[in-house]
Amino acid sequence: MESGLLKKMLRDMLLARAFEERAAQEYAQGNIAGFLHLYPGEEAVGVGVLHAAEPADYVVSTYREHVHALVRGVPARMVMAELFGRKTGCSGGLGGSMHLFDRERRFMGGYAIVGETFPIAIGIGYAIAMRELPEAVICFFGDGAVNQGTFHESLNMAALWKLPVLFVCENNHYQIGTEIHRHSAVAEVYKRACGYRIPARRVNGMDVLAVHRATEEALAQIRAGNGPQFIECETYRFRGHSMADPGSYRPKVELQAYESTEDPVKIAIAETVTAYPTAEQIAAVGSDNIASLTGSLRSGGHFPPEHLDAMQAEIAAEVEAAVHFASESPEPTLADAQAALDCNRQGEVLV
Ligand SMILES: Cc1ncc(C[n+]2csc(CCOP(=O)(O)OP(=O)(O)O)c2C)c(N)n1
Ligand SMILES: [Mg+2]
Repeated sequence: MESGLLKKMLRDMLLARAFEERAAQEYAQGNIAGFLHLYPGEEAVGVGVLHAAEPADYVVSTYREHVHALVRGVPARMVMAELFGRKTGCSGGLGGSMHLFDRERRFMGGYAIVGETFPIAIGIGYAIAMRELPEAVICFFGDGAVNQGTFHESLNMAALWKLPVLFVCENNHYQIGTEIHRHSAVAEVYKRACGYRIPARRVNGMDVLAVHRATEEALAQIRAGNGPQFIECETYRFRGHSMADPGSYRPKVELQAYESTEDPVKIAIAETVTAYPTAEQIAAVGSDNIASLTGSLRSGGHFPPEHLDAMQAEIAAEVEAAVHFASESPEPTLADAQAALDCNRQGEVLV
C-alpha cells in the first residue's frame, strides 16, 4: 500500500480516538447533552471503509457516527459544535450527536432509529441506479440492526434491482447489553446476506488494512455493475454502549483482552511505524542479509517515531481548537429551527 494513504489512515485513527475521548470528557462536564455513543475500539472499520470510497460516494450511518463524519472530511470543529448543540455545528446545532449531516460531503446522516439507515441507503442507491452514475452508497449498521424488518426488505430490494449499495455491518458483538448469540439466530452476520444472493464476507474489523482491502474489492464489484455487496467487520467497543452505560454486563477480562492485544490504533501504528535496521544489526548479519532484515518493512516507506509524536501533537491541538470553537459558538434560536422546517417544506431535494 502506498505510504501516503497509510499515513492518512493512521492520522484518522488517531484523530478518531482523541476526538471521542475528549467528547467523553466534555459530556462528563455537562457540555454535551442527550445521548453520546462513542467509537473507541471500532476505528479501523470507519477509517478502512471510508478511505477506500470516492468523494462522490454517499454515506449513511447510525447514531455512532462521529468518526464516519470526521473521516469523510467534516471538520472536527463542526462535529464538536454539533455535539455541543451549537449553531456552527454541521447540522446547525439542531441534530446533536446522533444526527450529524453534511450534504456537501455526501454524508447523508447519522440516524437514531436502529435499522433506519437501510431504506435511506436503498433510496439513494435507487436514485444513482436510475441515473446510471458510477457512484455507490455505503450503509453502516450494527449487529443489532440485522433483526429489524428494514434490513431484510432493503437487502431484498437492493439485490433485486442490483442497487449500488455496500452494506457494512459493524459487528461489535453487542446490542447494548445483549451479546449477539443471545439476540440473533445466526451469529455470523454475513451469512444472512446469502438469503438475498448478495456476495458477503467477514473481515477482521480491528485491522484497518484488511478492512480497506475488502472495501476496495467490494466497491470494484459494485462499480462493475454487479449489484450490492456485504461486509461484516468484526470489531469491539472499548466503552459502554453510550455514556449512560457502565457496560457491567461484559466480563472485565474480555474487555482487557481486546484492549491489550486487539487495539486497532496500536495495530495501525505498528503497521505504519517501522524502524530501519540499526548499523549493528546489519553488521551482525552481513550485508547480504540486509534484504531479509528490511523485508518486513512496509514497501510504502518509513515513518519514524518522532513523526508519530508530531502527528499526535497536531491532532491534540486540532481537538482542543474544536472544543474551543464549539464552546464559543452561539446556540441556534427558535427562528433557526423554524427556518430549517420551512426549508424542508419547500421540497428541497437533498440528493
Ligand atoms: C427501532 C429501535 N429500537 C430500539 C432502539 C434502542 N436502541 C438504541 S441502540 C440499540 C442497540 C443497537 O445495537 P447495534 O445495532 O449492535 O449497534 P451498536 O450500538 O452496537 O453500534 C437499541 C436497541 C432504537 N434506537 N431503535
Ligand atoms: Mg453492536
